[in-house]
Amino acid sequence: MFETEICFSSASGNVTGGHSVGGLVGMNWMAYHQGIKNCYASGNVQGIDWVGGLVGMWSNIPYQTNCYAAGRVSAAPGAEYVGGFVGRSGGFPNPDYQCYFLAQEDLSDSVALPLTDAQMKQQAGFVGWDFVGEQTNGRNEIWRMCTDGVDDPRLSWEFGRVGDFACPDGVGMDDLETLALHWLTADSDPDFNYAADGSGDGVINQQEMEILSKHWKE
Ligand SMILES: [Ca+2]
Ligand SMILES: [Ca+2]
Ligand SMILES: [Ca+2]
Repeated sequence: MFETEICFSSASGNVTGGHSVGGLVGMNWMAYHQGIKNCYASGNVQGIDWVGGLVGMWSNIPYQTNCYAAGRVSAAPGAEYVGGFVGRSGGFPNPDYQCYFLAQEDLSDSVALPLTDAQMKQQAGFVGWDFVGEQTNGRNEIWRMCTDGVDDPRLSWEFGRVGDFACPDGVGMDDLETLALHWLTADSDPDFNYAADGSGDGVINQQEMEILSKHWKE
């Protein structure tokens, strides 16, 4: 009935509220969504209580994987349930979640680990994450950081929709080669290259060729 997940999503705005406030999700009540994975929030989050960088309150099922929150989190003095990543979680601490938040004084989290601003801009900070251009952590190419030290991780589809399927940044021969390599593959394939699915429909075909042509050498 409630078998839904929040995936491949992000939010960049600052969020201000009262109770149950998060950078991407305020409250996931009664586990309406069963999971949240491959998501991020980059805005600052401010609330009274139940405040988290990514999620204000997540009930029942402790399922958050490969997500991060990069904004500053602040709450009322003495507030209950404040976290760099999730404010109030129905789950239990588990390092396997591989989630991260921006390290801030006096702020911890029940399911995520802190990273400094500099660590947020290093691929190595995100242990086990499947980035474009490496195969140790998988070939689905979900996250992207072509050069260390420039930006926080982004979802690869943010680049793929403008034809930039592969590193380095910019659209050129590397992207044409990636398209050819994955031509006519579908997301039923365990190694499906999400970065090259510019249209986001789960198959790599003529649509991606048109996207690539439109943005060639940009
Ligand atoms: Ca990879
Ligand atoms: Ca490229
Ligand atoms: Ca497609």
